[in-house]
Amino acid sequence: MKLHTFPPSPNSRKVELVAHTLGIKLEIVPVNLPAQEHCQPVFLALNPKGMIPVLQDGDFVLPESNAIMVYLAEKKPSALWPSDPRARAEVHSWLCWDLAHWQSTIGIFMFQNIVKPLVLKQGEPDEAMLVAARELLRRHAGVLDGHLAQHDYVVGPQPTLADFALAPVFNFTEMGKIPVEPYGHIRRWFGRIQALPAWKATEPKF
Ligand SMILES: N[C@@H](CCC(=O)N[C@@H](CS)C(=O)NCC(=O)O)C(=O)O
Repeated sequence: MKLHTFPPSPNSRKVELVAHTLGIKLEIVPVNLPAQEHCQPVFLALNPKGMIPVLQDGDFVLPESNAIMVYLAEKKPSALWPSDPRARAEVHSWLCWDLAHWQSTIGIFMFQNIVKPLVLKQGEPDEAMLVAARELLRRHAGVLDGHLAQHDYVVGPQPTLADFALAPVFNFTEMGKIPVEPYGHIRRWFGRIQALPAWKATEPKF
């Protein structure tokens, strides 16, 4: 299986964490985002949405990191994607929250503080966008922190796809100026994720 990806991408790391944990070998096909390779016809023929990561499994092509995580987890059953319907539904619920709320909030910090000034060289961050993002973060990080006050991992007693979906952006809190310092339960949970062999094995090389 091939993973078309830009290696520092947190969305790609979600997939790599799952693949590593399950012992699934992925051939990495680099897509140079700063060089706009994802906007070229060759890549758009693969994924018209113009985004990485994209999984290619023979003639099956699948974009969207959370869908790819589930696809891999269904190929090789494990505790990452629990078989119990309620536990699985809880993981699924956090995957939805990740896409609908968490990623979209963190994405504002990542774009304004990293991609816009450093990659696209489009000037200073938009302060009004950052003010709105800080407000969203207070709400969503508060939810995650409150949940993790009661749980070592997001669902159940060990890591699941929910942890692997939510954790990769924490690598960028400093660079992206994402104000997560007040959230001690999140920080301690992230420490547990960083201690996992899969986390160490998928550390992006800048
Ligand atoms: N919802 C998508 C988001 C993917 C995404 O935002 N990918 C970024 C890199 S991390 C990208 O390809 N950006 C290029 C662009 O938006 O032009 C997923 O979870 O896979």
